[in-house]
Amino acid sequence: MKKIQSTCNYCSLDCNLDFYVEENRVVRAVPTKGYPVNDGFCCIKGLSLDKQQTTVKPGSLPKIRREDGSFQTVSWDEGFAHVAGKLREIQEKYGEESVAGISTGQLTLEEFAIFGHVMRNYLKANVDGNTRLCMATAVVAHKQSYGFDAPGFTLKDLELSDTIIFIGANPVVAHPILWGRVRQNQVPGHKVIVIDPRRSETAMNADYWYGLTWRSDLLLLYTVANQLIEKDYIDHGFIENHTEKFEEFKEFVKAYPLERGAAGTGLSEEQILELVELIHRGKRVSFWWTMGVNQGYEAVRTAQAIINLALMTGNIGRPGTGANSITGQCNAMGSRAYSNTAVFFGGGDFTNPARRERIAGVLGVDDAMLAEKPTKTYNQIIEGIHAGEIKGLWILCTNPRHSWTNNETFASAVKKLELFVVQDIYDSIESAWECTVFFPVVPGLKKEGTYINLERRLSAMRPVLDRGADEISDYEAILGVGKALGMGDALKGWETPRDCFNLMRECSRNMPCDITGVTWESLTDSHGIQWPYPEGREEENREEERRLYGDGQFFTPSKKAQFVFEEVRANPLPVSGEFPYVLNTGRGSVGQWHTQSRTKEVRFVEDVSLKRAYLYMNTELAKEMGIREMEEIQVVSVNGQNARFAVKITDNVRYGELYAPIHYIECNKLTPSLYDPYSKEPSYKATPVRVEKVH
Ligand SMILES: Nc1nc2c(c(=O)[nH]1)N[C@H]1C(S)=C(S)[C@@H](COP(=O)(O)OP(=O)(O)OC[C@H]3O[C@@H](n4cnc5c(=O)[nH]c(N)nc54)[C@H](O)[C@@H]3O)O[C@H]1N2
Ligand SMILES: Nc1nc2c(c(=O)[nH]1)N[C@H]1C(S)=C(S)[C@@H](COP(=O)(O)OP(=O)(O)OC[C@H]3O[C@@H](n4cnc5c(=O)[nH]c(N)nc54)[C@H](O)[C@@H]3O)O[C@H]1N2
Ligand code: SF4
Ligand SMILES: [Mo]
Repeated sequence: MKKIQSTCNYCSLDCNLDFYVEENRVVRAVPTKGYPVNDGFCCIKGLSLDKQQTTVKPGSLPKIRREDGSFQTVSWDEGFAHVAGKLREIQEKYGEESVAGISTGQLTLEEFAIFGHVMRNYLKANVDGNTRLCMATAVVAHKQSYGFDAPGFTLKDLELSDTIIFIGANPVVAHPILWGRVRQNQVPGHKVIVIDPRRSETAMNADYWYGLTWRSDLLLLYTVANQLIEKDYIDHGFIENHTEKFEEFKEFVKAYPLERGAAGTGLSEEQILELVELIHRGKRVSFWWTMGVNQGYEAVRTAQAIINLALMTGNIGRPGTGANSITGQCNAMGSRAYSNTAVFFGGGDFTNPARRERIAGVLGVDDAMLAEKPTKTYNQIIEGIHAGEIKGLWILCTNPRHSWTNNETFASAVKKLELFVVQDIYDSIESAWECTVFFPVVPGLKKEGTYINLERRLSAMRPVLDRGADEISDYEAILGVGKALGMGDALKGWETPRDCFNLMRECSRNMPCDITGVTWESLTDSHGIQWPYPEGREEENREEERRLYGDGQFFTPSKKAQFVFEEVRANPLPVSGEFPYVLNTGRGSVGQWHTQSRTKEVRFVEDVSLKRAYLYMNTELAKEMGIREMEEIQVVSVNGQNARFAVKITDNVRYGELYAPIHYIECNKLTPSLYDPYSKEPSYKATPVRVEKVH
């Protein structure tokens, strides 16, 4: 029996597991003991990875749609030639930017990089990722406040903090291993605080729950900031030495007195003051946020309002502190730095001459071959297809027909495409319904590459199972198209994921995310390595859990963090007489993953969750409307669509609010085309709706 250590490629923890293999079958998957993230534990999704051994039927080949709508199976070489030919043809007819890609936060760092090289550099196409639906807000917030997209914390901080504040985050369901770290916190009298309109599973397990009115976080955070300043609960030394624009911020938050905060958040003045005291009394206060913050119409400013609180109280860079953005997908962090979409490989601007020269040198190509600007955003790509400007789309490892906001707009868009390539481990996903080409690729158990987790830890995915004939990986599929496009020498040095990793290491040199001290070999069977890890400085970075900003130095030109703030805006989509309720959306249970293509195979999930779409409704509201448990209702959305759901009655959502798990396609039929102006992340969590009985 062989034992192979690899990485779980669901959530951002990147737990490691030991896979025991006999005759090319996984017989046992055991969470790796001693691995700093999950040390012998993991959740049901990781334990069920062995179900994904045969997703692609052995010998699966690409499929191309014929005129009559049926599919023809072709060889891989024919598949590559077809896609390359079509991409070229469309670009010649409609211009370079008439082809686009939508990528993901769930592939390997090397797969992002080569997709970015082929699509963004060579073809000059736009490629955005599903990370736009997830982390874009935190990315923009970090860049503006810290000067680089660098979350500074380490998971150990959850064990060292005396005041742990979760804002719009539900780790009990979404990040169970992270929640496990909270449970290991031994600091006497430590407090767990949850800010969430819903009494989430995490709120139920917390010491304090602040059930504010949906979308009122920014108002609450400015009110809290004003109180902290008025009471002089701030760290003058830190503010003076390590931040900029505090005086302006101080003036600005004077417009947020206690009464205004209480009126707009639905919390009492006492509750707000209690929260202020909790922050003040904490010696090591840590703030943690996720999608309840990132997915809103003023999300970036909300994330920065959290950062501002940490800065002004000096709760950053020290053990157990920080304004900490929790990442979602297993390699969102790899995508953020190496997909060549928002920034160059390893970070930096597409227009910075020094960066251009450096990247061109490492890749051995002409400067003119590199992408010239950040990509168009996800919504612009979908809008571009509708407008007839984009005619070719290649998506991989994401299922937007289900997950994109207002998802009928995706369905109608793709009908207009001349080329629609879907690359996935299942051909049954909703996004493949309309594809013109399907590329079947192998799942994580059969490939190799690098993942970066939420605390900047690189870890190795190593092949657990051998592949059959014709089974290829995402990396090889992208490389195949690149070769068929005639990239020639521009693909020199990109032959294998390992080669690509070496290129990316070089690209990262002297950047904040420098990984030049990490080698492919040193990641295999390792404890993972957090960036930065520059070559020659391995000794000083030896510690297994490291955080950033301990020296009070940030990545801005002045090395000081910035207070960034802006007036609270009126909700562009308020409830009304016609749409009196708010539909909140999010994760349903630990065993369910997004669009459920993978977790539907998990026995446990089948047993405990419903097969049909459902939502949670408050007991009072259900009573008032005469709705019984599991009755089917119709929900009509402000976006003009409607969908049916079974009702689960609960007191954990409040009167006037509904909560729908995202794991059913009906959920995003109802969400609006509304985005944060800076990050262009969809506002998924607060859609005005009305409820109708179905007779
Ligand atoms: N089991 C499981 N785990 C997952 C995933 C999965 O699909 N399944 N997905 C992974 C991914 S990619 C991500 S991004 C993470 C997401 O992780 P989380 O963000 O923790 O999960 P969500 O359920 O999307 O939303 C968190 C909370 O935001 C709250 N919220 C809604 N509106 C507001 C508001 O106005 N203010 C505040 N303060 N809170 C609000 C919701 O009520 C919800 O409890 O989970 C990751 N982990
Ligand atoms: N209403 C609402 N909508 C949301 C959210 C919300 O909170 N509310 N959250 C948003 C967030 S945070 C996210 S991250 C998105 C997620 O949305 P998606 O990315 O669309 O969801 P997934 O189901 O994770 O899709 C991943 C796809 O990759 C495939 N896959 C798995 N492994 C591989 C592989 O190795 N190679 C390839 N090529 N394919 C593979 C799977 O079969 C699946 O089809 O949803 C967003 N949508
Ligand atoms: S916590 Fe996340 S990384 Fe760990 S096993 Fe579960 S899904 Fe995988
Ligand atoms: Mo996500």
